[in-house]
Amino acid sequence: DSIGIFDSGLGGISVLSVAQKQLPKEDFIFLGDSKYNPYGTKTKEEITQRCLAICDWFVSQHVKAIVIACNTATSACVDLLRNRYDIPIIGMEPALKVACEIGPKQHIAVWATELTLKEQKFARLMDRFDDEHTIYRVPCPQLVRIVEEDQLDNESMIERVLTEYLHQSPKVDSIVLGCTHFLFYRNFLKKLLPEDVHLVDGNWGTIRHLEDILKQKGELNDQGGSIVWKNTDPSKIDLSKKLLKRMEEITWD
Ligand code: DGN
Repeated sequence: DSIGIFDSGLGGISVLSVAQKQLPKEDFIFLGDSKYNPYGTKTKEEITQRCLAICDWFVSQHVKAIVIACNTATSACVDLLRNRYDIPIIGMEPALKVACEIGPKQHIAVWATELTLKEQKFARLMDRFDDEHTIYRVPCPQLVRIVEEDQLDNESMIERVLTEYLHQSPKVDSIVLGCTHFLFYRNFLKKLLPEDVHLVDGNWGTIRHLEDILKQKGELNDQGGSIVWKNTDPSKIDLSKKLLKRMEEITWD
């Protein structure tokens, strides 16, 4: 059986890329909900309806697990989805804990969508860490749009946009990339930031978690490696493949 991975659009391809590296024998179905992108400015109820429709479809395709490759969708309804389906549902969450463990009294910027930053799930995460560390919340809607509109080659525009967001949280020890669209900016950010600023994300952690769960259930494949591409806006399939290739150029620490 395949693993279903979905996002509000194409950001989740950054998670798919890591999944393919970590689990090369698995088959994946990637569903981008580009017709309804962005989720970041929708209500929790609207996002929940989309996620239910998508997960019902995945279940009809007999996937063995679903990865919500979207922090926003996870914030909105992961618990509800876990209650509704029998298969494992793996979500994303801003990797704030990783950033806090780098050292004492960290200054950390969390870049994410508006919804992720205002949801209860994030408030609970903040409660665990904000006594000791200084945490800035930075909503970055433009970084979603640029990926969806195939603008990642426009380097001067991207540097301008990133510089604006960087100004909102000067002098940080790390930036948490709390939206799956933002992984595509890793190389740009590395170039703009001083060397000692860490870029933290949840992609590898999420996929290792998926691997552990499938291993425990004895459901890891011993052969495979295919990707089936689906999108609620079929005109986005070519861009999806291009973005998966682009992830090959991303350098990890
Ligand atoms: N990629 C999504 C996330 O990780 O939060 C959100 C993108 C969006 O819909 N704004």
